Amino acid sequence: MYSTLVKTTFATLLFTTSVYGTQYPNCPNSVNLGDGKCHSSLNIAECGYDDGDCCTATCTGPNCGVFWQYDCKNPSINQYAPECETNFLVIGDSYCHASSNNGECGYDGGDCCESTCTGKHCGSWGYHCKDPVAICEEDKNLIGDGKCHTSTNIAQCNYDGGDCCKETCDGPNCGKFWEYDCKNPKINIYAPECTEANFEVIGNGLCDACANSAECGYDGGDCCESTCIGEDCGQWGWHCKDPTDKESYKPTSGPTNSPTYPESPDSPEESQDSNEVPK
Ligand SMILES: [Ca+2]
Ligand SMILES: [Ca+2]
Ligand SMILES: [Ca+2]
Repeated sequence: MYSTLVKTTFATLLFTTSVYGTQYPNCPNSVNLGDGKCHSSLNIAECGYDDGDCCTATCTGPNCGVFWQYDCKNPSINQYAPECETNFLVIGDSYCHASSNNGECGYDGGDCCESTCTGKHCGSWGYHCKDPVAICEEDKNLIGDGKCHTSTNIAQCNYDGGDCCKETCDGPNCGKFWEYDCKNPKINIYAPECTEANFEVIGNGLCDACANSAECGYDGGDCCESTCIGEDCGQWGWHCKDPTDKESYKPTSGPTNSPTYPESPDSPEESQDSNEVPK
């Protein structure tokens, strides 16, 4: 139903385009644009990739793919289809479109954030930045300044650099004028019992001695083979202490070629686990 709606809207757009012919002023020939037949000479960015005729996701009409084979060169489609369902011609056109302002569509190809938009219409429909990477970049001066900012209180910005939680905020302004709003799930789960660890290392895929305790959720699972999540798992060796983890819990296991299992200076009891430290 959704795709039908999109196609109908798109057909209307095509009709409008072919009548007025103003959408692609730099296209050498607008006669055959959007007629449902893929023309290789028009399959270029200046012509909107034959106004969609060369890709299954954007072609409309009974001729699509019948006598003229698809030859999709639209980078947005090749990058985002099929997860992204939208009119692909609006992605990256420098106007911010709500319909494709999501992760599946590359946040409208960057059109909705000031730092990622390129083109002459940037900002003309306003910015509605949802791309977490762009948000963290644009508001980086707010991150870690000791004041809790809602916009950067997301996982990708490390929860405003810790500003929104009592346990991680640093500076004279903490909690004074900007109320705490702790959204860091690790802190909400493990504080205040977990006192030895820097909360950033919990669940980062690397086994950290300072957090490898019951109070800190055994480093969020980082130290056991069966509970660790992430690409870095095992890089600092396995030091499974979680007694409920029957699969991985054993004195020593896993790779032993890394000597970098970090010992926290303020947790001397960890240093006694010398039998677990590789090498
Ligand atoms: Ca757009
Ligand atoms: Ca802040
Ligand atoms: Ca860790």
